[in-house]
Amino acid sequence: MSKFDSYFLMKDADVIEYAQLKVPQKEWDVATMQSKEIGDGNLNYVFKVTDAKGHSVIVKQAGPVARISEAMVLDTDRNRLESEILILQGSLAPGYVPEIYDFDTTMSACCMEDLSDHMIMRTAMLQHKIFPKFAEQISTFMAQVLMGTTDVVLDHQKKKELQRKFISPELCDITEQLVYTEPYNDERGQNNVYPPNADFVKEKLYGDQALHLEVAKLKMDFMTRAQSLIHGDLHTGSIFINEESTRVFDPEFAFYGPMGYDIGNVIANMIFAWCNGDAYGESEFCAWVETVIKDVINLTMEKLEQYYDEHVTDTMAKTPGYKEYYMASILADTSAVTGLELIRRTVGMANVKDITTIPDEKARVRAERICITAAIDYIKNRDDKHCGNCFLNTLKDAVKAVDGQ
Ligand code: SR1
Ligand code: MG
Repeated sequence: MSKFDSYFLMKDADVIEYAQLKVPQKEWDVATMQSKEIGDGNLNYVFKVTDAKGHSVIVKQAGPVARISEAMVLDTDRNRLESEILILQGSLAPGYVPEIYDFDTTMSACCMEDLSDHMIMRTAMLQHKIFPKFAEQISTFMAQVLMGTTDVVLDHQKKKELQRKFISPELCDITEQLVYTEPYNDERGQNNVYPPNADFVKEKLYGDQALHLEVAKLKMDFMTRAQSLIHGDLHTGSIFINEESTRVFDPEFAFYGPMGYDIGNVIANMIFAWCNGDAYGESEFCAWVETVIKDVINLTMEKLEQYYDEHVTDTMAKTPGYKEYYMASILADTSAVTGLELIRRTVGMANVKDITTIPDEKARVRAERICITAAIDYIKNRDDKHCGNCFLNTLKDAVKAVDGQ
């Protein structure tokens, strides 16, 4: 019998014992072990356990309610889902996710590789750091995991088993509400609208029926198109980075959905980074982000296409012209989700520090308007974004439009 035979929410002292039990291969120096809760996400508890001999591990535990709101009751089984997906992603894209040492469905906790030699990418973006290998690395990760889990490539029965295994209705519901519904109507009164932009948001988001129609189409598509095993929350807070390496974590929102959801999340969060850099006059950083926006689109599409050519198994997907049709739909989804993520992080319940920490009121108003203006174009004109430059031009046009107002 151990104290971890039934679920409870752990504190630091418990986590120290837990790490000894679950990760004995670390040969812990028990007397000097310490634990610190380092989580700053919206849902879970994340502890870093260390000892004086340089051993360390990350322990992540799912609580029964979200950290961001106790009213959000969530199945703690999401921790298993997350661990199993990281293991699967690691097999499809080796070296791009943290190693999982153990996961435990009783405590809804997992023990994983400590990536303290990396930074959380959003934190690095707020410090305007540049990572020349990022576009190459994230595009490889996305191409291998996203195309590697499609019906184009996988045996269809195996794909359906994965689809059945990796689904969390509650987490999908969060996305359906926070990304695809509330930013357009504030139906639960939980949007965070920056007061100086209240009228702008009313007119551009709450009042635009044509926009609502496009978002309705996209929402139903998100809920019904089981294309790839997507990460489901691939923002810069779900990426660890350093000069040499990019590691993706926190895939608890993963399920079978349109792959453009992940690619669009990466692009939107680079645009938030750009807006922050721009507000601080960091021109070198912004120039790098612009290159990343272009390269992530171009490289991801190239690599998806190459993966398709090399691994396609479905007979009908080999029909001339089908691949081009499929790729065009991915680009359109990517554009739409870039817009949806830009909007929901600007006016919705879960915001991003890139925007909320811009101290000057005028600069923040401008940054938010740039995001919203670009976003509407990414959504409404999603079929016209055919390359990396098109994505960048939408941002540049939004800057011009806002500065000309
Ligand atoms: C209630 S959770 C709010 C947001 O945080 C997560 O990172 C997801 O992006 C979710 O939408
Ligand atoms: Mg998260």
